[in-house]
Amino acid sequence: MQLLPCSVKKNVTPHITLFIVMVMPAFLVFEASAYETYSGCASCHGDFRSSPYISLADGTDWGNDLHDIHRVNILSNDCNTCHTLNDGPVYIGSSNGGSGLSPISCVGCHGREEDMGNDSLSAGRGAGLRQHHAAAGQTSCQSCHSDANPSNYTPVGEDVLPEYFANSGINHPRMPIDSCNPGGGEDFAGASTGLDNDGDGIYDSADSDCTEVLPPFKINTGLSDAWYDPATDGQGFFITVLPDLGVVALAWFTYDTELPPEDATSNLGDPGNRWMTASGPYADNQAVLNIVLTSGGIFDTPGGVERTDPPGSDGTLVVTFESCNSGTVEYDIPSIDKQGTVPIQRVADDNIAICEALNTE
Ligand code: HEC
Ligand code: HEC
Ligand code: HEC
Ligand code: HEC
Ligand SMILES: [Ca+2]
Ligand SMILES: [Ca+2]
Ligand SMILES: [Ca+2]
Repeated sequence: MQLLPCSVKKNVTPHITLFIVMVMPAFLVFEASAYETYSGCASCHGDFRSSPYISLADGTDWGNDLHDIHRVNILSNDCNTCHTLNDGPVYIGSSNGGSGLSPISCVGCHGREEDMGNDSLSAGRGAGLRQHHAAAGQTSCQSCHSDANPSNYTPVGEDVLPEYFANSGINHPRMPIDSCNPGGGEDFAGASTGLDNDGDGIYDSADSDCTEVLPPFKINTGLSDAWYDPATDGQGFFITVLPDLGVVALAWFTYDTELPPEDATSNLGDPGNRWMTASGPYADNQAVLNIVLTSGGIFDTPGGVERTDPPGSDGTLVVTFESCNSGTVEYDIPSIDKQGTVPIQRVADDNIAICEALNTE
């Protein structure tokens, strides 16, 4: 019996069709296919209104019936999302249409528009749902729907939104909006998973379609800040990104390579205090800077200052950023025969958000 409606529509030799038409014409003409309504699903999933529902997918007791979980918890009592006006059977792929929702019933959430046009029988929105059945060894869908067989068609990825997720209509505050289910919005009962939207057997963020491929990090003005290495607290870097010049300017506040003699004196600050500046061009996530040492100046007094000459002769710094709050400063200072790498992070987190916003532009 189950195969009758499908067989009539497709893939049967003429004399079998003739036989069926002669034997059961009234059924064929006037009854909806058991499979285009929920009754075809009920043979495995049970009555939509019997409570509690034991999930076939995660095996747990969902504590309520499928009807209430759907209509109350997910759809805020918008009956027309699934039902048709004349109160007849509930169709899988058509309905009267809920408030502001397309009249496509179950496949508004259990299907995707992008899969349409690849099924021998239906509009094709439910390809992912059908292949989820195939992945679990339920091959019965394939006897009617060609797109139920993974070797015939590959549904669009887990991250492609079902129509109702993309356009949630009016007054459906709990409608899921992300099929990758990062905040749990596709999960209403049982295990903390939502739906395996593309039917490859892998749910939500575990599906590789949901792994965002981040573009490589690029230097932006949001990196301008005070930076340091917690392991060498008490010294650090002021870094400024100048995008119009394409230059990174840096000041490194540090100490001499050895402690000064005990009797060394200075008028302002520790006699071991040292600072150097550096600047140079940047590209992508890296800047190459020439170190500048200054000498001969006196506190708040003009003149007398000398700087590294020629530029670069005191060494270089290569500043590389991995993210908005991590990077390295690689130094090479031949005059004191020092090379090394300092891992850096920000002294305060305040400007990380600005940097991240600029990075996604
Ligand atoms: C032959 C039995 C059978 C029939 C008929 C059947 N299902 Fe299923 N269905 C299953 C099984 C078994 C699972 C659980 C598969 C798994 O995840 O291991 C399942 C899973 C599901 C899921 C969960 C998908 C997910 O992403 O977790 C949905 C939704 C579903 N079915 C809807 C339907 C609808 C709608 C119909 C009718 C058009 C239907 N099923 C017909 C056996 C069936
Ligand atoms: C998520 C889809 C969905 C929503 C939303 C929904 N229903 Fe249903 N409803 C069903 C399904 C599926 C059946 C079972 C049909 C079957 O077994 O053939 C059903 C059955 C019924 C029945 C049994 C008689 C019949 O038509 O088969 C009534 C009455 C009913 N629903 C009322 C409501 C009311 C009232 C609302 C809104 C408060 C509502 N439903 C919302 C899917 C839905
Ligand atoms: C508004 C979105 C939406 C609509 C419309 C919708 N569903 Fe669902 N359905 C879901 C979500 C989300 C889940 C998974 C909930 C979870 O995992 O906690 C689900 C789960 C299910 C399951 C449970 C599968 C299992 O065993 O784990 C079945 C069966 C099901 N839906 C059938 C239907 C049918 C039949 C219709 C149409 C009459 C329908 N759904 C309409 C969103 C929807
Ligand atoms: C006996 C044949 C038959 C079998 C088996 C069958 N279906 Fe269908 N299905 C139909 C018919 C007929 C329609 C309505 C076609 C139309 O929309 O014109 C339909 C429509 C659908 C739709 C809505 C149309 C769309 O865009 O995808 C979904 C979803 C669906 N079926 C899922 C399933 C799943 C899941 C299985 C396996 C568990 C299954 N069907 C097995 C005959 C069948
Ligand atoms: Ca769940
Ligand atoms: Ca998947
Ligand atoms: Ca999902």
